[in-house]
Amino acid sequence: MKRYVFHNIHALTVSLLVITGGLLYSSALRLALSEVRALLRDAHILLGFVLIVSLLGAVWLSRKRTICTRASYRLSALFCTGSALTGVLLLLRFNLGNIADVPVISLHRLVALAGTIILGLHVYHVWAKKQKKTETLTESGVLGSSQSAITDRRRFVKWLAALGAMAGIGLFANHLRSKNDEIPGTMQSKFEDCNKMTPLPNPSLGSVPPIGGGYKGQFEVFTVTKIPCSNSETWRFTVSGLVDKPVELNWEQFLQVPRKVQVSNFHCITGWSVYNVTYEGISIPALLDMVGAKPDGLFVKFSSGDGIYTSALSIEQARMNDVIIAVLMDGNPIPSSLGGPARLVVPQMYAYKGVKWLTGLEVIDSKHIGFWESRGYENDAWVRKGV
Ligand SMILES: Nc1nc2c(c(=O)[nH]1)N[C@H]1C(S)=C(S)[C@@H](COP(=O)(O)O)O[C@H]1N2
Ligand SMILES: [Mo]
Repeated sequence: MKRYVFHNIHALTVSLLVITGGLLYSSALRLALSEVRALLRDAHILLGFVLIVSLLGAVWLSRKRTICTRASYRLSALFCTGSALTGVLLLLRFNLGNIADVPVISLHRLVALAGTIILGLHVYHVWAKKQKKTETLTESGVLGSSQSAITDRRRFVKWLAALGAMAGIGLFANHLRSKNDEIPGTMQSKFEDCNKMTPLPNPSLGSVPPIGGGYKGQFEVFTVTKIPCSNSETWRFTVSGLVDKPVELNWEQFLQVPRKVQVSNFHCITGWSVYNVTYEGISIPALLDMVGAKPDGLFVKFSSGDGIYTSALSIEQARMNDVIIAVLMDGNPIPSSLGGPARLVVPQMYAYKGVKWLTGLEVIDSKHIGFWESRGYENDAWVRKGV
């Protein structure tokens, strides 16, 4: 009896984990679920801990040999453990210095996806067996149930092997593709770019070749809107609010503002990171000095050309010397899918501060709560001081 309690807790927790995980992963539902995203994330983490506790309970029971130890159960338990462990790693990724640049999120997704497939097979397997049993029973009484268990097991293992082979081929193909992506200069072909900006920004010395040696990792295209396409005829950048000299710059004028080159890391709060990105762009502190930010300006609000997304920093945060409006990434213009022609980069904070398609900033005297910040994300988005 007891073993079913754990089994049922697992089944329920894992189903909820699969659902919340899937919803969090879905980029199509990014905007639709934005209001509950922070809640979903917290629920997913909490469920993960429930799973860990119930797995430990099951381990404790299995020591007393009162729990089922069949292959498909064990395999499912293995993948549950793997998903839970990679989930914990994801939570602790900034506390574990050295492993910080291992793509833990990809591991977590991979293990969880494989686990979901195996669980699906496991459920099917149990269901099919039940069907067969009732059939056999009705047809000819109790007949060769151990025989059918063996064929079931064989079928299960065959399915598993086929899936394993498929996953292996997929992974290998992906590996080859990402090897290609690592060649500097191929970024343009990989990410969609509908921008029509002329002239293109002239890269400085540090940008070509990129002093960071080319970024490491994968950008995921995250957006809560359609990707806006910009064009140098109509594109404008405005600096307004509590400044001595408000400005509206067209693309050519914007390109005349001095730029700096820096290498920084990029962390999305959902768990993926990109390392050693060489950005070239306009320093926000220098820009604030240029326009003469007034002493009563306490915050800076950043707006996007998508018309929806905003974020903000306190004036002290905006004056950190690595806060820039990037126009080049590893020497290439930033493609529209990654926020080009100009995006904000705040390396010491989670990337939701990095407004894409940046079209202006406003110096203000009261707090502004941005898109994700008003949906449960920290307003002070420090990744972790010192990372
Ligand atoms: N305009 C706009 N900027 C945005 C977002 C967005 O949805 N819209 N998403 C933010 C989040 S949560 C992240 S992780 C990064 C993702 O940047 P990328 O799409 O270039 O990888 O952009 C940030 N800036
Ligand atoms: Mo993000």
